[in-house]
Amino acid sequence: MDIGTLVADARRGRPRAVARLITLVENAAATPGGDERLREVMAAFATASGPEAEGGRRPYGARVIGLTGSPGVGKSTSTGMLIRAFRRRGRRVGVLAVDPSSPFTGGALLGDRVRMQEHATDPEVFIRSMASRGHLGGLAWATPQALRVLDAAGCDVILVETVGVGQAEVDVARLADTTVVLLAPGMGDGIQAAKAGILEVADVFVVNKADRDGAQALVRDLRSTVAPLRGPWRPPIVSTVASKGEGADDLLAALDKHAAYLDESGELRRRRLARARDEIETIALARLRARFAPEGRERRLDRLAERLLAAETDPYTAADELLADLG
Ligand SMILES: Nc1nc2c(ncn2[C@@H]2O[C@H](COP(=O)(O)OP(=O)(O)O)[C@@H](O)[C@H]2O)c(=O)[nH]1
Ligand SMILES: [Mg+2]
Repeated sequence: MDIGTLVADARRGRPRAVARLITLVENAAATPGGDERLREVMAAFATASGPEAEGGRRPYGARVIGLTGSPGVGKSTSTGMLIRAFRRRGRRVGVLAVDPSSPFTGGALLGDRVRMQEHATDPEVFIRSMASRGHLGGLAWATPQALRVLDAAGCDVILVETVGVGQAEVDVARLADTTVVLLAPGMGDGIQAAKAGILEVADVFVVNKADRDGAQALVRDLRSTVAPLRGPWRPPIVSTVASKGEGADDLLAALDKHAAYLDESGELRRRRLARARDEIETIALARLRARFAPEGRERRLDRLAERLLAAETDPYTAADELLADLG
């Protein structure tokens, strides 16, 4: 199928086209130098709206909500709960599960198939997982482009679930308009066990597994941690039992409140500008790196490295030579 048709179909919200375009993003991320077809897709999606007949709309119509927290805290279950809640409001929902460790599962649904199954046949729900393998900088490169595809497909809300390991747990905040940090009792030492930096990126806290012992103590701990924060926005703390759908309305209310705050304060624009900067810089750096890549025809960097090891040059001169090549 040609790119023009894929773009038009994705804009009409056709799941197959959306899936194929996200697969194109994943595959491009794993290819040195990317994929020129993707450039065409992004040009179509990132600028003015497409023809009305294609259902085209201006970009950035989707609200991006990141869910982060340690493995097992209930992110997938909460994602399912939020899908249901937003579907009740008639919203079109995209879900991107970002897994920094697993190999590509291009085209596959979430690993959490059972919990997401109920949405598998809903044409207004797009669920995809993505992994980080890639020459172009992995998820930092691929995720914003996958978000653009889901945005172009008319998603009103896009939920981004991290797998909750390592830096990705905190990095999701750079992609999202609103970041939800989940904690749960019985997972290590509560707040002390939370990863460095994770509390700081929270716009909304969720204490999930509120049906378990220690949930109230965790809320109290969290409250005393958050209380001294003197920002214009103090993150609310919502208790949920995601496995039973309890607390969905409270969470939705907290998310709405944050969305209103983002709009009124100008913070939405600030965050999206920062995201746009990241997006441009990441692509520029990836393109630069691709030209140095040893996969390149001349294997220039390999040869320079050999000369450096052989004490025939110094690293500055070698770097100059590499850059001169880019001319
Ligand atoms: N008791 C209890 N278990 C939950 C709750 N939410 C999720 N779970 C369970 O916790 C486990 C991990 O949930 P999951 O959503 O996969 O966590 P993730 O790794 O953060 O995505 C699963 O067995 C869920 O059924 C809850 O509110 N209460
Ligand atoms: Mg999960």
